[in-house]
Amino acid sequence: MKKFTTVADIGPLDKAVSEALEIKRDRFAFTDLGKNKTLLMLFFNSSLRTRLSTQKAAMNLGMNVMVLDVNQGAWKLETERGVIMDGDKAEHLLEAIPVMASYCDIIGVRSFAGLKDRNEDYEERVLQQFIDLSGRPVFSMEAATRHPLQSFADLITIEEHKRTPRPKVVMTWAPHPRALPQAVPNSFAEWMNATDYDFVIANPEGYDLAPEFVGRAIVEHDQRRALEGADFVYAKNWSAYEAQNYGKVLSQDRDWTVDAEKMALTNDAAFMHCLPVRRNMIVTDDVIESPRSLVIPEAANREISAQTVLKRLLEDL
Ligand code: AN0
Ligand code: CP
Repeated sequence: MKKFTTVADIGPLDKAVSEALEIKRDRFAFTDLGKNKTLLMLFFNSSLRTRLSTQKAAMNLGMNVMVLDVNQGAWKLETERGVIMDGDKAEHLLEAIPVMASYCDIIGVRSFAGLKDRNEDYEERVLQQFIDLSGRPVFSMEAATRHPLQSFADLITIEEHKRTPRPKVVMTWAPHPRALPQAVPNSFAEWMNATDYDFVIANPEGYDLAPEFVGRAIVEHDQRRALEGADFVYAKNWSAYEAQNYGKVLSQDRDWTVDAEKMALTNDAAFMHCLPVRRNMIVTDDVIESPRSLVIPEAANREISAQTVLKRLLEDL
């Protein structure tokens, strides 16, 4: 594997999941693979899980790891070519990328959507510059439109916990006070659409995702109807994708919060969320604390998805 930014990069999902589960059984089976190889993890945005799980995954493979928080320890980076750099940004990505690449073998990048210009976000301009200019394998640690390490961990978690071969998976929008990107729901949809699961997306009017991510999913604007018979409930907030309202918060309607009454409509569904989660906005305390909540094992699987991806990138160096 030369890069990891979308579901397509990982190839057949059954193979990827069985490789991940093999790694999970013995995560120290490949400690020589990363010897004398250096991973650079670059964060333009905050992170708890991605930062720790990816670093741990790299250490399990014997790699050296460098982590840079671009907006804290480093010079602020300009990302647009042609800008007269008379503002607060001291360095341009066009120099920074090849310089950083000269110190490492593999690069992970976290760069969220700006949520102002939809075309700019959906062209993945920042991530693409790393792919084009670094000469190194690049993987996404959540970019403008996708979060594939999260979706891979979500898929592993569903495969471990499913009670039927083709579960009904419902991804539901839930309220949140601030505008969030569509990366997590887009990516989850992309990965679910690559399985044979029954996949439903529930969201209020005005919150439909981009058609290329919705794919074969059934879109429901009635959350309760969507949840009937669900085996997995995947909650997530996102801001509006539609052109006139792109990046806006149109609703904070707590009637969309996942609570025990909603979970009672399901087939004793497991509850999932990528975290961080705002309690009693996205999900009530009792649901996230219930025995059917998978949020902790789901987050733990981030180490496994990252290790599977890093192993494949190392094997192809
Ligand atoms: C981010 C998001 O929704 O994309 C990261 C989630 C993994 N969440 C927040 O910024 C709260
Ligand atoms: N789920 C996830 O990616 O969490 P962080 O933003 O904390 O990395």
